Amino acid sequence: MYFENIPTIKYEGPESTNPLAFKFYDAEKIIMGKPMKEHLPFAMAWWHNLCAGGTDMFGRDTTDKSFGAVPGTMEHAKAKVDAGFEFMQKLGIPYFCFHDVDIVPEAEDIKETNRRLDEISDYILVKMQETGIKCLWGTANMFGNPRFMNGAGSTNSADVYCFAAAQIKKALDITVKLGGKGYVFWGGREGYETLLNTDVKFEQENIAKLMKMAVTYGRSIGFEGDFYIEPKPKEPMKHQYDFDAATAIGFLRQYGLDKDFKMNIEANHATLAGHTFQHDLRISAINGMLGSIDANQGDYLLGWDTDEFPFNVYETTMCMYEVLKAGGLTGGFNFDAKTRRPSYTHEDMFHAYILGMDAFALGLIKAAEIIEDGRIDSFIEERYASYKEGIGAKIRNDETTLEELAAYAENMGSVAHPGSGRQEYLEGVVNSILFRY
Ligand code: XLS
Ligand code: CA
Ligand code: CA
Repeated sequence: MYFENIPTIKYEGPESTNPLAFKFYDAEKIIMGKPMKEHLPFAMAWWHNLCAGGTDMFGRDTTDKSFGAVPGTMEHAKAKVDAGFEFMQKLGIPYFCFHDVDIVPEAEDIKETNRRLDEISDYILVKMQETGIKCLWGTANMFGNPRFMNGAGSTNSADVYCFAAAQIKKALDITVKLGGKGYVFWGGREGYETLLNTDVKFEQENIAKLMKMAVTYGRSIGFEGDFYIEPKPKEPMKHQYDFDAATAIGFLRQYGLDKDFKMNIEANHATLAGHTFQHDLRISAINGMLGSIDANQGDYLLGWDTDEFPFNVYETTMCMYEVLKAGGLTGGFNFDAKTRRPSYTHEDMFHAYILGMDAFALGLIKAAEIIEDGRIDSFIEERYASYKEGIGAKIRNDETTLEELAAYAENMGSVAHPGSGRQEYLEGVVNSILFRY
């Protein structure tokens, strides 16, 4: 036991003052015909929860994540597995996500790293069978090792490119072995620092080639899940090619990868791109590419990726509104989030997940209420009513021409008023549902 003083976390309701209880996440509660746990397949991010100790640009770790073993050893890797499964079980989290180098220490020789990955995945598999906990997605860390300083798929070096291929191949093997539902590409170093040394077209073509080879290999070993691109505009690179959902979807279509890939949308990445979280979810959903979510939040006063636990209920509500409208996710909600550096105790890890799970549960409850209330939907319906009949219906049905529309406008006499957007009224509707008492 690594978290002896922490009980199994139970639902106690909004009136509860017990810090180690859910106030809103009630796994079996039915919302729009489905239990909460099915709407919200939560996942633990191995890297933040079991590896990150709070190091930042100005200071070293504040949290002890050794779990009683010496960091950098396989004993430590196994202790993290034990701690991780105890953690997930106590919170009722059904999935985890991992990078290759989160689950084993990387060796000098990739053959040795791969051997360690085989060993640890055997160990993880046993735990999965014992607990019923599953793998949401896996990925290869192609940004930490100095060899990837100029990118992985976008690197200028063919040798480094091969290393990236080797890591993807092994990460896919392990993801398939663990029954992962998805495989993520996050292109942290796939971008540039200056165009003075960069052939953008060449680099983007090479990324697409690597993704195509990954799809071919993945399908050949029985991977039936979705590949995901996780868009992010910047950090660590000045400019990253997967800037936002719209950019990534265009890239996938250009290179014929759109049938195998969907989006993994992270809240903090959408806001770094100058969008709302809801915006990138909507763009993905209307293109049939909303796959999975990295559930966190950023800080609007900071220009970087803070990976905070979700707290903002407006954002979780509008996220769940998009997810419900899209008919749910094929992926899940991965808490790609870390406790703040001064929240350094193991108990804080539990408070963080309770906060995040409750924020999404509340978002789900409120989004369902907004949809059931119907005022927002009927306003939108009404707003576009002029396309239901007459000239509007002809436009929608591709039954008209520019000449006919021009003649129609000329005969109108005066320009019709499009009607009020009623933003403030609609925001009031949302508040009246969110803060109903
Ligand atoms: C970093 C990313 C990363 C991906 C997986 O900003 O969020 O953690 O989710 O490589
Ligand atoms: Ca992030
Ligand atoms: Ca992420």
